Amino acid sequence: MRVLVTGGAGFIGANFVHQTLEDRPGATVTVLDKLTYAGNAASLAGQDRVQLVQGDIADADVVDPLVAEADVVVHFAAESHNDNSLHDPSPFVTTNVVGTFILLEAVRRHGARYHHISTDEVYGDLELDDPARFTEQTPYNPSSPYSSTKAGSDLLVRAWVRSFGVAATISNCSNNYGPYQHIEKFIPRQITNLIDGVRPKLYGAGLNVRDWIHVRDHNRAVWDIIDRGRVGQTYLIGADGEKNNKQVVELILELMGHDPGDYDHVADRPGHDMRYAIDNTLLRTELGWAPQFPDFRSGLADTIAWYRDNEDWWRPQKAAVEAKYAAQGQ
Ligand code: NAD
Ligand code: TDX
Repeated sequence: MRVLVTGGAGFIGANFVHQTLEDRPGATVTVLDKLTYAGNAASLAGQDRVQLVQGDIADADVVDPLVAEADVVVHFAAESHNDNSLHDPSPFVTTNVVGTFILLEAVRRHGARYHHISTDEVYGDLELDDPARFTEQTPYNPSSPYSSTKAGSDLLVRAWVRSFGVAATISNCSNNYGPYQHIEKFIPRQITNLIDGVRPKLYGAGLNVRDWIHVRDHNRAVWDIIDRGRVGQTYLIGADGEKNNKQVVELILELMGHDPGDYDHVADRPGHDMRYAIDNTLLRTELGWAPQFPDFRSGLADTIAWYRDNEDWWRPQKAAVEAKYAAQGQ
């Protein structure tokens, strides 16, 4: 099987490539990645059966021949950070919306199976005291430039299935954690701050809830959907991992040998979504998926160990990431 992975030098995509090579001896992988600030070729180092093509998903001349050679296209590439989208939405529109359109047109021409990676943020947010969770039927209500461009890309996929018969599935996953996540994101930012002797930074009161899932559990669900999902169907992916940001920071501090109260409150994110929560019933009942890393504490301890052991991977980015946050009061 020839698998084309867009964004395979990013966090979830690189983990997906590793897992695919481990689990599928017959698979060959081509990664199409622009290697933006968020992409890192080192995340694919040492993997044979992978060809890395540096290029833009919004460039049809690059995309078309790669899709023509693929049996399956798994589309991870995106501008992925909410905070960046609030300062400059432009690359979010180009990559997330136009890039997805270019891929869909190539898939339509060449007939590959297409899986679209998306986020639970397309559903907007829930109140803290609302017992509801997101389901496949929840109406779209995105808050940020990031989540609205992801929502737009999902809707393109739905239309290309219905209007053109493209063989696509969509998954909307909750917050991922694990190795190879860019240090601009919440968990690796706090881990690497503590390695540097800097206090963790919590936006606002820190009561916002995220539904954490280990990246390997996300990626296993993606393969379950590609193998056995129904074309045209959306599947929500989540592992019943709701926690507020304050709890997560306190646990990181404890696991790294610090007083759990040793963090700073900083400026809140404008329009900050309060709570995300996934109802994963369809994934569990139809595809038989269950998380293999349900224990957040031990998954987080492993993630901390990975950042301690792989300083060469993240160190070159750290000063610039923190300077950018400092300029924003965060
Ligand atoms: P990431 O920012 O770590 O990686 C994105 C990758 O895409 C990078 O390697 C980057 O170089 C590449 N890229 C960006 N623009 C490109 C372009 N125009 N052409 C080709 N490559 C380009 O992101 P991530 O956290 O790994 O997220 C991957 C996908 O999963 C995204 O679609 C995101 O919306 C989705 N998602 C992420 C999470 C999460 O918690 N991180 C949760 C749910 C869904
Ligand atoms: O320093 C910080 N302090 C802090 O309190 C940072 C960077 C974040 N936060 C808060 C904001 C969020 O409530 O932590 C929470 C998580 O923040 P992010 O890591 O930026 O993730 P989030 O905005 O929830 O989005 C993530 O999950 C859904 C991914 O970045 C998206 O790509 C994915 O779609």
